[in-house]
Amino acid sequence: MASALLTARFATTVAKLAQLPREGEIPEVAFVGRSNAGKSSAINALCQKRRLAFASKTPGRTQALNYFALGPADSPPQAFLVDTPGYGFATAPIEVKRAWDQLAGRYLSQRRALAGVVLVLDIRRGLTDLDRGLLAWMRPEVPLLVLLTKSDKLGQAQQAAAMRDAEAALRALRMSNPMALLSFSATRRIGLDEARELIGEWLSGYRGAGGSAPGDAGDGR
Ligand SMILES: Nc1nc2c(ncn2[C@@H]2O[C@H](COP(=O)(O)OP(=O)(O)OP(=O)(O)O)[C@@H](O)[C@H]2O)c(=O)[nH]1
Ligand SMILES: [Mg+2]
Repeated sequence: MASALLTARFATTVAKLAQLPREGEIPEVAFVGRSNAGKSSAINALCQKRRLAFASKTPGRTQALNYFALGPADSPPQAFLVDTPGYGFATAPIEVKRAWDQLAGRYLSQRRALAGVVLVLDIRRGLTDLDRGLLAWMRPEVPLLVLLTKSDKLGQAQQAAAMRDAEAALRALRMSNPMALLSFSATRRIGLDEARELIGEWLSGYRGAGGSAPGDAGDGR
């Protein structure tokens, strides 16, 4: 289903959990990460659309869950990509910040339709405490792809060092989720094929939100 990414189009915006599309057989892949990490740019690059997800120099631009539908335009969606609000946007009023964290966190811990999660990290910053906090919401069976993006900003040796650091930091979390780590760049188009391939595998391997997953109703912590 890797090529399905190229059919992406905007579907809907969700500002509250109650507004989520009804869970059925349609799998979704969520992009999470700090504000300004490069989530929207990663989605645009993976889908080969310049302005599908709104990328911005102003952090905190994506303030809700934005759903993008995959599959032929004239038939029901085969899957969704979900752009989530970035966390750690320092100047957002505290209540707004908290609401975003809750929305994204509860979405991650409760959403049965999640076929996988893409964590977007700025390669120059690596894994931060805010990312650890978000990962703690994840159910253990949901696969994780970590993109170390903006790798175009670093030389080869620095990239390799950042990859090693991120790998060690992730290993220290002792998560049991299936996990992959990629050096990535939306602008230089690095890691796109590998990321598309894995996301495609998640989507085609998805077996429905049938409720047999462990950890039912837990908040993931
Ligand atoms: N050099 C470089 N810049 C990038 C890359 N990806 C994103 N950027 C830039 O980083 C900034 C933030 O990118 P976004 O994609 O809007 O980040 P985001 O994670 O969606 O941010 P929020 O929606 O605010 O949470 C923009 O100025 C992008 O142009 C990349 O791979 N390389
Ligand atoms: Mg964004």
